[in-house]
Amino acid sequence: MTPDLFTPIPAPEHNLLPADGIVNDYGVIFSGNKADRYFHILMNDIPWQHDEVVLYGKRIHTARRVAWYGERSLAYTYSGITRLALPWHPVLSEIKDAVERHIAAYTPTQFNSCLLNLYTDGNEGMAWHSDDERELGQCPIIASVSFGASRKFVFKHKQTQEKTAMMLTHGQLLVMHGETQRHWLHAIMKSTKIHEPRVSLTFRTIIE
Ligand SMILES: O=C(O)CCC(=O)C(=O)O
Repeated sequence: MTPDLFTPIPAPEHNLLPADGIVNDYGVIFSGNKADRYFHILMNDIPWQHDEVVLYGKRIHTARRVAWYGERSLAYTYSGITRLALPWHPVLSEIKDAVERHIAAYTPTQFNSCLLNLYTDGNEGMAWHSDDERELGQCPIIASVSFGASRKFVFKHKQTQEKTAMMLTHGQLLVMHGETQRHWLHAIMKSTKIHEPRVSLTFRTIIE
């Protein structure tokens, strides 16, 4: 997967949301070879597990698979279930360092955890939700890095229902911050036309 050399690099200071939050697109930040290598390692080395969510009091397994990594067995509770972090994988530390360097001018931060998602193909997506768990604090900075198949990522305003959509491609970095999680939902859309896998890494800071 070689990135198109003529794809314009988006200005990260440009806000993709019209109001009530900030989403910055840094474009593709890894060379094709590096992104391919990371994707291969992540697909093969991560102990992917189907996610569990509690719906109407019942535990169900999602088609999408996940993994949770971070410092000191950090705990993260979402969808009614608490996960304990696995110790950083060397590739995740390398990507985390690169992400922190890229965003240092606009959103300087140090992440202490990462939620990974694996979508086998376009039949698997992620339903509307916000990353607004208590552990993430009031205005979390969440950096998402994508590898593999391009997928449509959509934001929907909680009050006005206004939508903003974008494609997330191999090696791309997107950062959500400000009041984004308070006012907007986001989702990964399903598509029967996508037959390749995609991995997303969402770096977060758990406040203890
Ligand atoms: O796969 C993605 O890019 C979205 C991930 C996401 O929404 C999440 O982990 O909360």
